[in-house]
Amino acid sequence: MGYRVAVVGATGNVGREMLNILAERQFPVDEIVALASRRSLGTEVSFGDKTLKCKDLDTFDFTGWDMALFAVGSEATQKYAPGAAKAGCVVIDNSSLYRYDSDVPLIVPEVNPQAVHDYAKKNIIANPNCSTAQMVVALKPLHDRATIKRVVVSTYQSVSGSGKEGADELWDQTKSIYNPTSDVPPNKFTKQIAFNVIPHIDVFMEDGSTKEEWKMVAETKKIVDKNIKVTATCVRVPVFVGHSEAINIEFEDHLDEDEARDILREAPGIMVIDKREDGGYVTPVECVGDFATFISRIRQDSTIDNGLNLWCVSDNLRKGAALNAVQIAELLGREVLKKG
Ligand code: 2RA
Repeated sequence: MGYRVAVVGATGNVGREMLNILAERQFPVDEIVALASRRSLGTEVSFGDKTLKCKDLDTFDFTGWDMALFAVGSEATQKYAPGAAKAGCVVIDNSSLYRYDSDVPLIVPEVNPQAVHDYAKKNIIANPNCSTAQMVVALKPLHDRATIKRVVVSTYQSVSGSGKEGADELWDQTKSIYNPTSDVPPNKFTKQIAFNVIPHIDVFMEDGSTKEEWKMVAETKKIVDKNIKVTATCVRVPVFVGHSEAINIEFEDHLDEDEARDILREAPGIMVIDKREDGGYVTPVECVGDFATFISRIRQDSTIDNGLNLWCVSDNLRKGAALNAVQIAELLGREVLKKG
């Protein structure tokens, strides 16, 4: 006996990946429904070797459904998630709406699986921001061994993090630069991303940081340890899929690079590719479609006591969003609902 599962926002990048991953991981589904806005009614989406026709989210009754994986913006989540939760369907939400709500667990299953038992307060579980998810998978095993004091992270985030529009913009800009006669006027865009990098993701905050950077700080504290100091610089780069991060860590206790590498090699969700030679590290194009969080360039930071540098790459649509949400669904089923 399996679960009755809804995927909300099934026509978006993340919603489609949720369906792909539910099928790839053979999640125990008795029934699955793809939900989307009225304008996408009837749109066909894949679920393994099956094709689902999207149904209307606006009129859907979640009563009797076990879980709803939400892959829509905060506004639509605000409109539909409370009703689904009230109908007894556990909401696993990929938007940022509930991440910082003390009554809603924010979960990366490799890091804080025990938090799944806190779901019942609102019948909602929050999925972290993509740039946070891959980082905390790497931080957690090292924190358990040597207690992290401070993290300095610079991200190199792909355009798919900002949705289909972001990918289209990179594609259109690249075309317009290579083929100036193309039908896309180069000045259509706010800031050029093709052959460029943009140190600005989400909105600016009062202190000069961006909300993306604030999210990495707040979410790392909620998921791993509130005592960890985090400072982030989040940058958009001309890559279609795959977020990369240069992470500098300061520990309370000494941890040498070899021991750190051994710990990461054994840690859940991590693939270490770390050879000090040409190609001995992972780049974004190599992570696409994979479940793993890849770690490379592990090396001591000798400028501080107990310092370590590492390079972290992962598919932002998978571990950064859809995979983590499906892993939460697996955790919820295994630890709480216990069907299937
Ligand atoms: C981004 N992390 O990359 C944000 C939202 N997915 O744009």
